[in-house]
Amino acid sequence: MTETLVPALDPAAGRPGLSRLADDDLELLLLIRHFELELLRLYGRGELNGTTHTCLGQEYVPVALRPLLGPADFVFSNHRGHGHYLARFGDAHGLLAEIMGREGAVCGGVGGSQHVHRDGYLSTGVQGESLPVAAGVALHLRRTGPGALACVYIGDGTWGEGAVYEALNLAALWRLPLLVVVENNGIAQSTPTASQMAGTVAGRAAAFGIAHRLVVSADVNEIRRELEPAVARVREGRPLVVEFVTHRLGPHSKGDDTRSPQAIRAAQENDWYGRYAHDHPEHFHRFDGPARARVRGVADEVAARPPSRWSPCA
Ligand SMILES: Cc1ncc(C[n+]2csc(CCOP(=O)(O)OP(=O)(O)O)c2C)c(N)n1
Ligand SMILES: [Mg+2]
Repeated sequence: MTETLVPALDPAAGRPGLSRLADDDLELLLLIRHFELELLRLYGRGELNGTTHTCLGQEYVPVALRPLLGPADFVFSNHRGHGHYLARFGDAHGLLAEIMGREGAVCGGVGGSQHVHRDGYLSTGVQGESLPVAAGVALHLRRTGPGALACVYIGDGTWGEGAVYEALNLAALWRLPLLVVVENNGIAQSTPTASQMAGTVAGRAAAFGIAHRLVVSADVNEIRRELEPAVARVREGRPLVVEFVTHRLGPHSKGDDTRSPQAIRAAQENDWYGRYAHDHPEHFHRFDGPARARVRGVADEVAARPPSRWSPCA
């Protein structure tokens, strides 16, 4: 069964109004936003190697889910995972050191932006790889730590991977505590999802008898309130697909945005950042400048560290 969470309309603005956030939620949203902007700036200056995918525009998804997940839960992330990591650990220094290959890196600097492992957290840049692994961990949790769940983030484009369906099949059959979070930003690299996906995510979940929730809202409080009971049911062995209709604000990776100016403008108009600044200017400005300064401080401090060292024997 599909249930939809649609945003409440603010009649004055003619679009959804965002409710006022708790200070720590706003701080976390802004930490992720400025972390991602700082990464693009560092790449632009040639100070970073390799690649990265920012979650600009999608920060509110892991922030909304944060208190619904506990320390015994496992989180599986994907190539666009900095927000997932920061919402779980708040550790901007460790993540930036990982991406920059500096001392203090979460994985000794060998994982980089996409392959991060830390207690109860694993990300991968290989699309679809995480879902079967998450299903296996969900089975393990059901047997050894009842009440805990495995949460896995995937994109809309990742529904082209067969492993996703094998995992959903077993999740339904074995009643696994598996929460699949789909960040549907309508595009996979340069391919609009409407051009490559027949049917819907909801229809795919229904084919396995798995519950599906569609979240159109970007209001952290509202999302959390609506999802709390559904996530509690996952812990009892009722797998769930939660599909967020969201917007990728930036390029796929660093400078590779193939979208039309209209599509980019639509993403900007939906951006929670500008909307929150409009709806709650005093609150926004009290935290925005300090968050930017904090991230710049993290970048300066991490850049000055010596290179990270990693040994398989350590
Ligand atoms: C198995 C595999 N095939 C191709 C890629 C290259 N790739 C990286 S991200 C991406 C698009 C992913 O789209 P989506 O799942 O919608 O996530 P989004 O980037 O929109 O967050 C592709 C094709 C990959 N990482 N893994
Ligand atoms: Mg996508």
